[in-house]
Amino acid sequence: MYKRILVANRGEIALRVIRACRELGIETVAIFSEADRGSAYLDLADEAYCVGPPKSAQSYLKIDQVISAAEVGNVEAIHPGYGFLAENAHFNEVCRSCNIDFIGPTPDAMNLLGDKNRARSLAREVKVPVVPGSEGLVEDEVAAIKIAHDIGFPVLIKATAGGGGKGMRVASNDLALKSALAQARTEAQAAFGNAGVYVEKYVERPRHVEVQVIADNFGNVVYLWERDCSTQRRHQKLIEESPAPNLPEKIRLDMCECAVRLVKRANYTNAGTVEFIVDQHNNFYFIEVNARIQVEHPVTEMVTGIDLIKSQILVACGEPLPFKQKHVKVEGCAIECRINAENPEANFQPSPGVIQRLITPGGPGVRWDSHVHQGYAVPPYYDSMIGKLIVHQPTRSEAIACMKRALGELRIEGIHTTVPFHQQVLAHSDFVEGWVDTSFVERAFLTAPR
Ligand code: MV4
Repeated sequence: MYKRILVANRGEIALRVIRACRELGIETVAIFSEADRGSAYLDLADEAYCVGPPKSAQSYLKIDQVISAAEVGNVEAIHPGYGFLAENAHFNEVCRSCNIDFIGPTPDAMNLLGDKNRARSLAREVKVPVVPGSEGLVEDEVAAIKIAHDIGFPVLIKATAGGGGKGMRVASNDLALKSALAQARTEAQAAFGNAGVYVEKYVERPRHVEVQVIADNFGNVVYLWERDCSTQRRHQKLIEESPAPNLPEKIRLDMCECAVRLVKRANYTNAGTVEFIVDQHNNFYFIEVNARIQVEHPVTEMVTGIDLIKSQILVACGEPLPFKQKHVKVEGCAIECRINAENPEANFQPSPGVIQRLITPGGPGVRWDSHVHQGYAVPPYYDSMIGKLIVHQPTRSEAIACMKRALGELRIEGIHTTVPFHQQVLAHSDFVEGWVDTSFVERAFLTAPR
């Protein structure tokens, strides 16, 4: 087992990794930007180094600075958390060339799955359903129009280097397709340095269901079932839960087996998520792989009892997975509400500032994953998430009741938060009945369109 690792992140996920390490007896080295200097959670690490000014491009994203901290801190491995450098294959390679383990997949697996078109081809090879569309990249208008006529409008143009909703464009006729194609290519080139795009049939009002997997270096790949993340707004997830409500066991199992086939085919190791969209008839289609630990990993931890961060560290240092597929059982239901420093009344505008008063919930089945405290100043430079409230109960209706109770106990004063939004969602009949798709938030809350 490692003696000492660097946590290349900030906020709640840095704290989550530090906590796992402490329990495993691993020393931790934290990093911080000037805006995070003095943050209380840094005291829980054994050492902490400043990596630069507040802006992430000048601190948490600076590979040389992060590597310097790792070298000075004398660590054996780096945990990247999510965001920042977590899916940067170059950083991953640099770590390894400096003889530091990257706690995540190999650069090859990361590069392969980071290319959405290649991931889609791989999925086809192992009979994982993909949305009808182009066989590979689409080179010109003529090819795009031919595919659109074969599969029918509306179609979605996706950047092969995109993901998470970046670099997508819908088109409903030939004329719109021509301009969407040109725009998508230009945008993809500017944003990712890769103009490659492919075309898919546009699935209207899909549910977003993703499968958690973990793989070791001995060929063991285990699925930890699925999460439904359909309660989202502009590709920002707000509520996640496991298991997915109103999804037949047979489909859930089929999806999980698909996820494992794809992960095996890509020689993927460590924790990862295989993302699917599910249509009105419960047909599911592979969309992309997230080659990192995700924000919403706690709901899976709660229903399976498996610590994903500890498992990541274990497999990264060459241990076999300590459990087999047959040992993984989903018990009850877990729900997570993301608590963001945002004003849901003002188009979810960021609301940084000092938390004047903070009372956090507790009691049976309640988990609060957060680095914030009373008097903490939420900096304006980063993601606005300040905490995750997770509940775990025997049934979904009990989980909803527990979440309502816990949100009622949570008091955050001094800044706006997404708490009132969550209270409205939990009182909405569509959510209560488990009939949520990716258009739910916009339909039910009439938030301003783009
Ligand atoms: C789609 C789709 C409809 N049809 N692909 C958005 C994020 C990226 N991971 C894939 N996304 C979508 N791909 C086809 N062919 C709708 C979405 C989508 C979506 C997917 C998951 C979660 C939220 C979403 C919100 C809007 C659109």
